[in-house]
Amino acid sequence: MPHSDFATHVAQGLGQLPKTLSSMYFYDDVGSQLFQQIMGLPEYYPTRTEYAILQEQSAAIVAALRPEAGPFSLVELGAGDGLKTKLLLRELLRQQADFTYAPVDISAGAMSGLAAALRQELPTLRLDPVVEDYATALQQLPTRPGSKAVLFLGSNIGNFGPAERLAFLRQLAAPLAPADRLLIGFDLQKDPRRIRAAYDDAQGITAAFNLNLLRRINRELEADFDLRYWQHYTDYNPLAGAVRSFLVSTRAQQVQINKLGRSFDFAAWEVIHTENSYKFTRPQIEEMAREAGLRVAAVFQDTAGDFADVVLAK
Ligand code: AVI
Repeated sequence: MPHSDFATHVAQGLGQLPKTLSSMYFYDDVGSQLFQQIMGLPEYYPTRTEYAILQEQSAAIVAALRPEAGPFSLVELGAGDGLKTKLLLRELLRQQADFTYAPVDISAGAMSGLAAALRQELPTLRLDPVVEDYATALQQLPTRPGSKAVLFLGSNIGNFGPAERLAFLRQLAAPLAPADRLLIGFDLQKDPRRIRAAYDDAQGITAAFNLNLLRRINRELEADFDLRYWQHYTDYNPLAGAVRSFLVSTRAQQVQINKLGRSFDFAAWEVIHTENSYKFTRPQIEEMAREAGLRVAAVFQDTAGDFADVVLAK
């Protein structure tokens, strides 16, 4: 029987040194619920900060996304529950703008939930849900009428490593015409203790989120990870601007993964690297944009300078 993408990923990630698993696989149903809880935690500042930026500056942001009058499409990669985007949608509806909102998500289930909620809450909104991967949705971008604005909010860009990030930005830039815009959320570098606390909260929700990856392997790949012998560990390195999260094996142990038909050995205190969350400076953002063939058209920040929503153009 051919292996699923997840099984192939786990076999590769645990078969190498250092062992790694991608944070991309955090988001099964349980992981998505835990992430919803993380976004409301007192220590996890990015969501509420970006929400406040969009709430307080929605008129200026909408103006920056739509430099020319006329019809346009607002395309969102990874819309989630749409809570932040609704602030922009309400502003556009208030202005009676001629626009279509096209949220993109690979999961048909997640999309139908979002679409149903939007149809109820914003009945006059023109909605075009796209159930595709990001690459396919971006390829289809030039076929949309009018100008386009592509949203990639929530500091999701921070979960890419530097090479992947640049490749992704180039992929985002490729289909853009001169009047099109990109809006990307970047978490900014700040007090390292605050950053670290955001990824190691007192209630242990982030720990549960990280450890859920092992539970997911147990559930989906019939493995026997014993959660009593695993811990969440995270650290922020201000020189690299990166939070790195790990799962730590607290003793020497062997784990059997039935669906892979093999076992994996872990030494005492060996780690599995599971996530990077990069934090940026304004000069780094300018430099990244330049490398991807883009320019910074506008920056919207909170007054403390914790988070930036950056509008990019070709
Ligand atoms: C989705 N992403 C932007 C979150 C972040 O901040 O890197 C995921 C997360 N991981 C731990 N807490 C939140």
